[in-house]
Amino acid sequence: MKNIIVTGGAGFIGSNFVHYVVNNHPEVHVVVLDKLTYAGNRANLAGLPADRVELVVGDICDAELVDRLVSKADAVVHYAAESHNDNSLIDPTPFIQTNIVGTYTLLQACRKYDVRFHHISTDEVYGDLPLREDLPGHGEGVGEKFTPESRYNPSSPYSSSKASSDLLVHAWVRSFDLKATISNCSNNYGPYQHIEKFIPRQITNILSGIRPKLYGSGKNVRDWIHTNDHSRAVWTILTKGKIGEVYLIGADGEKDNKAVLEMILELMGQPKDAYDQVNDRPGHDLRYAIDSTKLREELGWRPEYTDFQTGLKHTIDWYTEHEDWWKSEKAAVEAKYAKNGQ
Ligand code: NAD
Ligand code: TDX
Repeated sequence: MKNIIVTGGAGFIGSNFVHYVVNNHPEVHVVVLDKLTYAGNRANLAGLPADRVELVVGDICDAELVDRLVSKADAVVHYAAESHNDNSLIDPTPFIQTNIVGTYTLLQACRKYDVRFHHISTDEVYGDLPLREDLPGHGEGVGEKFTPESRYNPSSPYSSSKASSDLLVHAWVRSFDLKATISNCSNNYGPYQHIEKFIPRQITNILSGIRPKLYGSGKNVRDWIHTNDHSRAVWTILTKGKIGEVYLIGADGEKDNKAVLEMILELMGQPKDAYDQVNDRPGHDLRYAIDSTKLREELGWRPEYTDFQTGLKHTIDWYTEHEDWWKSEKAAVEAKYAKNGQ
């Protein structure tokens, strides 16, 4: 696996994966295919050696470009997507185009050249789980977490477009023998995450003198994983995973939003209640939780960033030290939220 294409490699998780590959697998050359939408940023790849990483600015829906690049590759790791639930509620159009048509375009090229394909997906395809306090025995039994057998039940235009793309991959494996795997990961945190997302939005709010914004009561639970653990899991699946299989990636990091926000406030020296409760997200998923037993037992992966508070502190430090990376976008992001009372 010497030549890989990383789609969406200038975004949050994709760029962290590119850094991971460059730092850990010196034999690999990476072509990043990225449209540089509002979420893509050249700066995320700054400092990486030019002989190891090439950025091609282009659209995964551009069949000619995709064909040309895939014809020279050993594998495609597919991160590119429209990724924000709130945006998908305002305008689903680019979600349908990039997440479904874009994935289809890549699948066709990989099929033509018999190229290994790894599809990056989300736990949100499974919908949501009841809060633990609402489960019999407080959620210590069967069905408390998502498994690869969980039913697809997406809630938002974003998650339903990701679910659609997963189904396309399954069909291409079954009907065309495509050498593909899928991973569904929980919520990532770490450096280079766009400031529209929960954790960086609150950190940069505090750094900008704006009160953090919590949707509704903040009881919704997300299962946090450090993006470096996600990268190592993807590499493990790409190199050791069984073709046609689905692997769930998670680090047992369940926390409700209010608890995460209070931790951010405390780490940044603010009173625990110095935030505003704002309009809730329509259709807001209650709880995500991943059972990653298959990945751990079959492929031997384990998360390394198991101390969430330390990972969060490093993330706060990164945003504090990289104000130039986010400052120019802050006002526009907040103005967009303000229109929805968020
Ligand atoms: P992001 O929005 O930060 O980055 C997406 C990248 O894709 C950007 O660089 C953007 O320019 C690029 N892109 C968008 N449309 C494109 C197109 N048509 N052609 C080429 N490039 C295009 O997203 P992220 O949070 O890094 O998520 C990356 C992937 O991981 C997505 O597939 C997402 O569904 C999945 N995922 C994300 C999380 C999470 O917590 N962020 C969790 C699980 C899975
Ligand atoms: O200002 C906010 N206040 C708030 O309370 C924002 C932006 C979010 N929230 C809540 C909504 C969610 O319950 O925080 C939680 C996390 O929100 P997001 O960062 O928007 O993430 P989420 O909707 O959970 O989706 C993320 O994880 C799964 C990624 O954005 C997806 O791409 C991934 O598939």
